[in-house]
Amino acid sequence: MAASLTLHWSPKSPYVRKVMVCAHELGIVPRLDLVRSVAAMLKPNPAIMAVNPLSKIPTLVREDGSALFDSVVICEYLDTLAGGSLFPAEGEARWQALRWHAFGDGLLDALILWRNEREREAPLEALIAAFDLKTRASLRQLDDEAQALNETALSIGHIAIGCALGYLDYRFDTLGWRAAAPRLAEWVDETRSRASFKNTEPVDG
Ligand SMILES: N[C@@H](CCC(=O)N[C@@H](CS)C(=O)NCC(=O)O)C(=O)O
Repeated sequence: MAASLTLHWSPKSPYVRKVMVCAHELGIVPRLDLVRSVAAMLKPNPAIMAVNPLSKIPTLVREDGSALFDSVVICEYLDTLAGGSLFPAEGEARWQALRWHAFGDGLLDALILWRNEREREAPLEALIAAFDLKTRASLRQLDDEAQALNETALSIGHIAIGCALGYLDYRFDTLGWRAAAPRLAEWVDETRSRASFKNTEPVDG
């Protein structure tokens, strides 16, 4: 029996979702022991901090007690462990996958900061406007890349962008992003019909 891995996990975190989509695609979900962990910027969690001083999820604890973070590292670790090909080994396919990974994560980073800001008592309007501008520009760019996403084998890049767009649907449903990026919306709906995405839809509570 292969060693189990403990994942500090939440059903709402889009970065955790990225890890879980990888685990489903790689067929290694049974090796993960999911521990529901609350990570909030204003409330560092001692249980997470015992293994990751940054108090963030996802954090993966291996059998020898050593922890891996962040999601970028965990996804590549799982891919290596399972002998997968979510991280193409070389050539242009590798740079494309890593660029899309960074693009999806970067979009997520902006959306999370945007959400934090808009929930403050007196949001800084200039900051909100900047997040709005960058998000719309990212969606336009990704819409132009929808065909390339469609024609390329599933990689960590597709998964990251799929999770970022899932977060938009979950937390920014009033943005109307689908009308602004219809080709991207079509691509993501197809991608999110995969079992790995269906099994990891964010849930409240
Ligand atoms: N770059 C990190 C970001 C992870 C992250 O920010 N996770 C959020 C939950 S969605 C978190 O743990 N926030 C708590 C905090 O920032 O203190 C990754 O890719 O894993």
